[in-house]
Amino acid sequence: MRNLLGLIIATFCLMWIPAQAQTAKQVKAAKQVKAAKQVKAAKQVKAAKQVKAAKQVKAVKPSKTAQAPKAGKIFRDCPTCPEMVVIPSGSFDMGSPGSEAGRDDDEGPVHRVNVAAFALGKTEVTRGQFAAFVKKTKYSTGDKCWTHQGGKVEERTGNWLAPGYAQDDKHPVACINWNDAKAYAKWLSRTTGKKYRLPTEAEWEYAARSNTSTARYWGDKPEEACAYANVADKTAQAQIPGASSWSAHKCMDGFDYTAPAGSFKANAFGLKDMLGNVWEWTEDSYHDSYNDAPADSSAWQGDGAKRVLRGGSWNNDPRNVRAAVRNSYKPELRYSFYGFRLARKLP
Ligand SMILES: [Ca+2]
Ligand SMILES: [Ca+2]
Ligand SMILES: [Ca+2]
Repeated sequence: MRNLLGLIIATFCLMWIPAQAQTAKQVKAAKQVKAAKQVKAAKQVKAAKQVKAAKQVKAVKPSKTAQAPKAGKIFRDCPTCPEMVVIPSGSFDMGSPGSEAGRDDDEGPVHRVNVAAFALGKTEVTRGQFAAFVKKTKYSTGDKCWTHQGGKVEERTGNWLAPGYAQDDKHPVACINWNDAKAYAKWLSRTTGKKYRLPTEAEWEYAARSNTSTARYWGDKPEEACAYANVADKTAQAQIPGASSWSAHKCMDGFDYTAPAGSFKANAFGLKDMLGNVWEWTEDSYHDSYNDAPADSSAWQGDGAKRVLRGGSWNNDPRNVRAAVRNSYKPELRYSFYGFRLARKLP
């Protein structure tokens, strides 16, 4: 009887132990399935969140770029790129009236021009900005430049690194011809993916005037120039050999040759040195009057023998420091008072 009981217990145990082991295995498997499901669910939630976030980023981007840049906004496309100012669209009377002191015949007839919005350099292109271009491309401007010496302007050995007077990287680059300016614009467009170019003559005058119709953006008086522009002044007369006889502005701006770009008061569009410092190349061919000139702000092309320069420079008298004054020269000639600023297509 005892043996029988033992046998039953033994049999029961043999059956029960595997059953228990089986249950433990099932529990473990179930736990693993549950954990796997939780991991999967968590992954799905994370992925869904990422997709949603990506969609939100995508949704924000186009609306940002589609917005028209605000007039007066200042921007820069790269650390060594020129600072640009957004110029509003508008219309203006281009040229000077017959009554304006110092005017030339090529400044008429005065005509209405409609200008599309664009961006324009806040200052002339600086030596440092031009140096970045030369460093990358090994571009050569040659070694001849028309410079001042002993009261005479002659073609001498020189270039943008040696324009015949002391400069640092903040000064406007000088001894630059039209072709050099175009090469810089082309390179800047390639490196930034934006469309840089020379301003057209109409764009230039519209931007210089900044809704004024006086001879200069500060008014008509040349003796007030020294707060707004680096021109031929008492400083130049006193310090530049041979300049004492210059017909200079009757004020003191503090600079004999070039001044660091942006040293003077801005005009109403936020632009600096539109008059004075260095003359600025424009895209247009020179025409000796505005008969048949375009009524929009496109470049007025011609035979290209001469290109227009605007704004006057550090060595100019009041007659040559006016919003309407037009200078022109062969695109291959370099002078120590010729530089440029760039325009850029928006957006
Ligand atoms: Ca000066
Ligand atoms: Ca200038
Ligand atoms: Ca002229």
